[in-house]
Amino acid sequence: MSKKNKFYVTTPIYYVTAAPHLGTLYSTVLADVVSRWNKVLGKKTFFLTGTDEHGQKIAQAAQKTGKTPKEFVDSFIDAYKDVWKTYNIRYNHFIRTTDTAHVAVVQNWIKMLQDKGDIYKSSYEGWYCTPDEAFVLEKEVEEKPQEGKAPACPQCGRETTWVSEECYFFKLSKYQDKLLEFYKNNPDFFAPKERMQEVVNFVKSGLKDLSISRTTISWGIPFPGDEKHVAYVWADALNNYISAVGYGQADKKDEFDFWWPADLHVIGKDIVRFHAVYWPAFLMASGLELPKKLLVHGWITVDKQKMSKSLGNVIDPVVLAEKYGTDPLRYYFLRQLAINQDGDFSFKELEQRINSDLANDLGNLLNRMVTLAQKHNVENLQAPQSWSDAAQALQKECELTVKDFQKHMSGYSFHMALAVLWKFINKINAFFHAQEPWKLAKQDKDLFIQVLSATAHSLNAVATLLWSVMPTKMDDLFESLGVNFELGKKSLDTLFVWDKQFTLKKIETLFKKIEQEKMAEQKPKVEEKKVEKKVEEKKDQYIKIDDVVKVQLAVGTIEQAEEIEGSDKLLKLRVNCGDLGMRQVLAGVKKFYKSEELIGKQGTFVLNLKPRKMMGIESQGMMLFVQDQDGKLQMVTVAGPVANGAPLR
Ligand code: ME8
Repeated sequence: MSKKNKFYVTTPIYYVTAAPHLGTLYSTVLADVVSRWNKVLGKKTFFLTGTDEHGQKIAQAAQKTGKTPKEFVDSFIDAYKDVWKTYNIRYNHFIRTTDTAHVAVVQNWIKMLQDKGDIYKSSYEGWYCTPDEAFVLEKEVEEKPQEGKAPACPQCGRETTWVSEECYFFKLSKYQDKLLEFYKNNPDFFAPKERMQEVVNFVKSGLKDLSISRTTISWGIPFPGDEKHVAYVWADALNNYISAVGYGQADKKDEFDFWWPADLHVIGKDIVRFHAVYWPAFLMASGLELPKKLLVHGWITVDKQKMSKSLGNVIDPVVLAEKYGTDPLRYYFLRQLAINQDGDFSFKELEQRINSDLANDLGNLLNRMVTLAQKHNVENLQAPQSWSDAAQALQKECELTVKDFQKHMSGYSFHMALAVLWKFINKINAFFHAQEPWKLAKQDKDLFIQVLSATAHSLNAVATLLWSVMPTKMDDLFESLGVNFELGKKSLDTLFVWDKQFTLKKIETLFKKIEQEKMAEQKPKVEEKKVEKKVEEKKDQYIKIDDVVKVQLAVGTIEQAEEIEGSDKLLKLRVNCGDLGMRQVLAGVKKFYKSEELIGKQGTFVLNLKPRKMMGIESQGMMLFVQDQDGKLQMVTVAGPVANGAPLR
């Protein structure tokens, strides 16, 4: 196969300090959709994802749990792979930066740059942001920090630390002009294009050489020839994109020559500099081609705030999948969130999309068409010899939709592509309704078959275009039409050539509606009513069994516990309650428990207390303790391990 017909797409490799969350899922779904879409177009694709496992951030997180860094990162890998599997992420390779092959590639790459004279030894002094694993540039520290206080990281706002160490530098400054020339000649390198200017400004303001080794940490790839040093985590991590497809591995030369350069790196807006400045410079120094494009997406926020573990607003993709199914969430990501902006995640909007776009517009249409056909004993649906004017108009719409959809997908404007497709779905609905096929079935059999066939052809086009976004549901739709969907075999232009035969079959409802009373917006009202009722019943000295049942008591595992700055009582716990989700619970037991004593323990929790804030931090439940004879609070736990979320009876 010619190189022209290949597509190599990557996700960022994620720091494994916790299981994947909605943000990491978003990047990964975007890359999966792009990969699948290229398969639909008939390309041979390679989709790479994985985990970034070295560096100070991981070493520190591991230390808090008492595990070695390797034990710590190992403990999350299954969670990553399971979530990706649940969401039908069909990657070709999952790279870990602790893989032996990757380690060897990075070491040889460093040696090669040393031989070339692009790496030299010196020393570094300055501020370092551990959460971002980034050296903070002098020019970025706006104000002189107060005596004894570290400045905030200009990127993420978290506190930096002072680093002073001997290190190896990469001659980044040497590539300043070449980078500027590259941006000028390749404005399409950035999608969306608006991302380019900030990078150009940054490079124009002057590039300093980049420290690419650390001596004050040991969890990293040993620097060749000087094992006091380990490779700076970004110098290690960025190389995953080439090591995974065979760079520097003699037996994989053909593989590398075929796949490299990457066609698309999907990244969040937080890591643009690393991918648009450092990575191209590394590649220039290595004499390798540069990737064709960066797809930079915005943040998913929750209640307009960045999702973060410390804010306790991280949404667990596993819980969402159980409640809503994975394809609807994939659709929501692509339809609701514009790639170039931050987008607020909303349960209400997700449920509205499910009920309106998926269940009403698409699912019902299929159901109505197949049910009507069955009622009149039409199973094998032949294409008619001629089409009515209305059907021809729909066919023309189908053609325009296929072309417009392709145009928006190739510009990575997913929400526009889906908006165009839904306009067409609404037109199919309008056509079906206006033709009144339930009347035609008795009055004009030929016209009846035409309406069914036009609807089936239209739905076949919809399913083909939507398959990359909702693969499982669209496979069901194909099954209902009796279509054997062969990936990439036929040009998309055949979708508006209406000569196909369908074998209609009733399937289980394509998309289930979320019942009105269960919708997210209604929940708070329901809870308030319950509270009012409870107050009234308090007059009675005995409570009823119903009242006991109202208290949602369950077991959960404390996965994280940390102190709250300024509070001498509270500990902030991150509790895994299984199907009931992750909860942030504040417990006033700092006097009695060290945070590390609680991590990994199973406790008992009241989970339907109205959330309340203490020290500005929300508590989403209450942990149960009992006071012993010495006045110490002892946690109420279970005699043996039970499933998280198990209710107390
Ligand atoms: O930066 N909304 O790893 P990381 C949208 N290891 N996307 C989000 C998000 C959110 N709220 N939170 C995270 C690293 N992401 C490095 C990358 S690549 C060689 C090394 C996504 O675990 C987004 O893609 O901090 C972001 O760029 C990435 O996760 C950061 O993941």
